[in-house]
Amino acid sequence: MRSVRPTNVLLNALAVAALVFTTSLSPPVAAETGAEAWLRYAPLSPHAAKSYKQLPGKIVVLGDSFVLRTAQQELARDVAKMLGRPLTSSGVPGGKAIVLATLDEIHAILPTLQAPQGLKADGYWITTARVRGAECLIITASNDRGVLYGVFAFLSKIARGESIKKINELQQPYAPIRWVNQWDNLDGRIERGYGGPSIFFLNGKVRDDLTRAGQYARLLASIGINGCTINNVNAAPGILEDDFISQVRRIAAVFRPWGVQLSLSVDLSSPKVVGSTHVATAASAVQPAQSVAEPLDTFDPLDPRVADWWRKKVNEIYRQIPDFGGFVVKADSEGRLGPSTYGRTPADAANVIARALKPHGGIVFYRAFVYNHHLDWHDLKNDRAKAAYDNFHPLDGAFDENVIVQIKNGPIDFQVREPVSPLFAGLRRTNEAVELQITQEYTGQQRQLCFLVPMWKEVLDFDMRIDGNSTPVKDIVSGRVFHRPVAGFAGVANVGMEANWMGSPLAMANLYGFGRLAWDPSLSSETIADEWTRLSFGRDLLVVKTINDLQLNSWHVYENYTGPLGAGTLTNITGNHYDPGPESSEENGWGQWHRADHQGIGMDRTVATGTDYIAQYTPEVQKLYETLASCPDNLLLFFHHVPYTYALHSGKTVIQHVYDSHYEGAEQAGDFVPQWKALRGHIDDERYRDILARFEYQATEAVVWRDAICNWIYRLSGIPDQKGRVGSPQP
Ligand code: GCV
Repeated sequence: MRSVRPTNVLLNALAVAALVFTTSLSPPVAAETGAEAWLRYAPLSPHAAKSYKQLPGKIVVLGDSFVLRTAQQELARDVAKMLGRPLTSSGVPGGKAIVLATLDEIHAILPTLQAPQGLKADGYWITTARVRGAECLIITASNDRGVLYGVFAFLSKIARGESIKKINELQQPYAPIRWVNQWDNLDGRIERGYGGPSIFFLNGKVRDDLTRAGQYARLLASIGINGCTINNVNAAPGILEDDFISQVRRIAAVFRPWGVQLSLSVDLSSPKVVGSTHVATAASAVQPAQSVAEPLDTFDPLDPRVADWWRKKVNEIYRQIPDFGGFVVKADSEGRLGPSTYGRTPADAANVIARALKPHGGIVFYRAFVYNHHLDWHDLKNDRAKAAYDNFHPLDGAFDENVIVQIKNGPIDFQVREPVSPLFAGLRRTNEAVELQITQEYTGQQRQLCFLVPMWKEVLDFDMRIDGNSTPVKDIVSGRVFHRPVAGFAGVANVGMEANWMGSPLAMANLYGFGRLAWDPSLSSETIADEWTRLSFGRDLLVVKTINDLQLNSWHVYENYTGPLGAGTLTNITGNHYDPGPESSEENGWGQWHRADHQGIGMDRTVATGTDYIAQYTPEVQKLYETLASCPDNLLLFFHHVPYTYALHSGKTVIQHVYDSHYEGAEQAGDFVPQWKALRGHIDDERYRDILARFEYQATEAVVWRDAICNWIYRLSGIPDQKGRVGSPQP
């Protein structure tokens, strides 16, 4: 046996001892499931906690409501978690305290306190003032919900290590409507949901245990979301059965303490079918329906019996859910019935429902996603992208004041890159909301990283140049440009029962980012990513930098290896919307065409020779897209059909760009793995391993994508890659 020299034994022993010593010195990294998301409120180190030692030890709440009580409990619980300090609570002012109250309530004890500017609904102000001689921290707002939002903002500061000394911060929401949509089916499955089954429904009934629904409302409130539509826009009529409404009432009850209004997606044919659909019933705690709406032989929105049906149904809903938000309607779209059955318009359909909701303060979101999915693909003038504008622009001014037209960010369907929908500039006398997709249907389905905030920022900042003025989308959809009374943001979230909500811990940054942008679209992607990372993973500098970089690069990386130059994601559009499937776009009526053939690629949407889609934009935007000279490379194939040899502004040919971007994207995705590996030991093992496995998978998928698209385009074009990677043997 070989002898081991004593010096080596000694060195080894010292190394082991050093490792044990350092390990025992570093703080333990606790196991995490991701369930707490950005509301972890991890304990601060004693050193960090010291800078909050001036925080009063008492909470004084003035007024009483579900939401104020929630605010007080949240503050007490999370301060205790982070600072290890209990806070007492009282309804009586006296001594140093954190005061939670609306401005009206606070004026009873501090009549002279004036916010620096008028507070809108849900806006908040965090400041300090002397109350009866004692220095107090004040979290105030014009309504209870604003106080809750102020509390969450304050807690976020502590969790991220921001100073609260001399705090004086007033925040207003950019738009009144900040809602999420869930595409949950009553059987418990979620359309385009990648985070497990529904948190609301199971086997045709509302779940008995709604704990997760309450936790979801807490997450939503923490980022300023004030409404949630709980069921799929492909709505089962059964949702409006009386028995079902009494079940839904339980979900509204768990939302209420968080200031989240519940709303429902409804099928326009409901007056004809509700009453005859079978829904599973659950024991009801309320009296049976008082004004049963009997099924009719029509759902024609202009038939007075239909108006009466909606009125009765809505009255019944408000009897059970007094703070009900309203309805979302998808009609005449993808096989859904709609007003066209009776030769009526979307405005007729929206208004009949809106009039039933109006006395209660409810709203109708009528989706502009109305298009013919049986378009004749042989006809080069046909263009699905034109549908929303063609259907809704002529109806501008015809919608009631409590209707919002909900418009997807692009004219097709949540592709990795699209121009903004021209309809945003096409409705001057109609309320609008932008619909963004948080769930990553076409962008990797949460199995691949794609942080969508930079994409949404481009959409919201895009200047529509209405009447030659600066009119970014964010100012139109917030109601500013045309002084609309209700307007805002709807995000398709689709969280599920999986512990980490969306199927991937990193994908939660998209939900967080949606809420933050809906509150303040001027926030940068960098700020949002940084806030989210610190809250979700802690403040270790390597962790923060690495995760921020990964998130911020991920959209471009995904775009690089999937859909170049605005051609779309090139996914399998007739199947799973995930795998590469460029052929599936063509030769069918869905209209997600890229028109690739042996000579060239791209949809000609110009006014001069194409589908005329570009004419739907304002004159300045038309100019930008109409000519090859001014059209940006990243949207070239959305607007123009060009030969593969066409030279881009970058100097590369289209075909070489496709090869290069796919190789570059796959390489970048491969690099995510070593970047992530550097975080081993810096974060909890559970999330480390989970995310590592995802990045390893993404690296292989990116290669699958690269090869599928490069080989496909080579087969079509016959032009080999100049770098010898595609179309000719490797040297
Ligand atoms: C809920 C796309 C999706 C559908 C979705 C539809 C919509 O087509 O693939 O799942 O249906 O958009 O937004 O209505």
